[in-house]
Amino acid sequence: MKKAFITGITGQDGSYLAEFLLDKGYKVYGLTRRTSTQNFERIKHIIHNENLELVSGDLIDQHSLTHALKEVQPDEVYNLAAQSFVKASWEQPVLTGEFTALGVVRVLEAVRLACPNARFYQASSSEMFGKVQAVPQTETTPFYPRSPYGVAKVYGHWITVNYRESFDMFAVSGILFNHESPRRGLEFVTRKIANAVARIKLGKQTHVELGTLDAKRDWGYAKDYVEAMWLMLQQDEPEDFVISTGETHSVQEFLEIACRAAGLEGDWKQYHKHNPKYDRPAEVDLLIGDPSKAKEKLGWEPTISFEELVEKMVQSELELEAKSEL
Ligand code: NAP
Ligand code: G4F
Repeated sequence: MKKAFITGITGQDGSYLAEFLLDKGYKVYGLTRRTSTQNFERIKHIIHNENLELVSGDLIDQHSLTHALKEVQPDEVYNLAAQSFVKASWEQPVLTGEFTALGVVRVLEAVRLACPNARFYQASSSEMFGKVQAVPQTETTPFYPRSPYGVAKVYGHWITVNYRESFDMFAVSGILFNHESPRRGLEFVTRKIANAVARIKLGKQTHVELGTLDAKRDWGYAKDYVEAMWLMLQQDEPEDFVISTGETHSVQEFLEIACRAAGLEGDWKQYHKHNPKYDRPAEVDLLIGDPSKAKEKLGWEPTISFEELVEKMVQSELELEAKSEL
């Protein structure tokens, strides 16, 4: 039985990846940090699976990582844990650097010392392209990060490349563009909009307050993207890949389609207000990835369209909000 170790298992991607690997017959170990109340909402449906085991540790604590990997001796390590919210990275730049940048080298060191033959996946991000130097972005497009988060991810990316080249480790970076789902954190714009339009439809609120509507993102479905992570670790050679849909859409388009999907009447503008609180000190205006390499070498392709993604998220929020008294 193959063993996989996932940091960030309680997050959006970690929960989908754990499900995916359990279905493939893996024994899955998930790193979780100690909290005063349990934070297992996204994995509650698999928590009693006999092939899932939670291990205590934190990206800031080198010993906990090395100890966990020494015990588990995994075949594959997926480093998904991070301070992943871009806006928060200006408020907590040092912590973001600790988790999202130095956390990567701590996990790599733990792999190098405890299980050097394990295959390692790093969750790199399209935020590294920031002020884009080419359109669309590929594996060779230079980085120009625009936030402390983006800067931290660039460190995580290059330290992964460096460990591959220095220590002959099977270490790869997936440069993933935005991917969403009903399990997305409520602070991210897609889930925030999906939740708001559902609440407006049910008479619980009147409008949604947002920052810029002009930013464009290449939005895919998280469940598709975790398969790409796994495929990268099944290749003969360690290589980095862009994972994206190849389409870009604005926040405004997301909002317009979401209003329609929720069955809101009239113009979407009546349900929206700009609030400068949600604007960022520096914005990433346009992201669009070229997934050709992933298609050619991994045989990977997205399975659902942008409209279907928006509809799926809105439908899920309508169901959740109908059950909630808040
Ligand atoms: P997420 O939902 O925010 O999940 C982040 C996970 O990291 C959570 O399980 C969190 O644990 C854990 N974590 C945070 N700090 C930690 C620490 N110090 N020690 C141990 N665990 C820690 O993020 P996601 O959307 O699933 O994204 C997964 C990864 O892909 C992240 O690295 C993100 O930066 C990257 N990424 C995401 C996207 C995207 O569009 N979703 C695109 C490109 C790259 P708690 O539950 O305890 O907070
Ligand atoms: O949903 P967002 O917060 O995602 P962002 O900043 O693109 O980052 C996500 O994708 C990255 C991959 O490119 C990941 F690496 C990262 O971990 C994360 O998953 O914001 C999307 C866009 C931004 O341009 C933002 O300024 O939406 C704009 N926006 C407008 N109003 C808003 C809001 N974003 C949020 N979160 N909240 C708003 O009210």
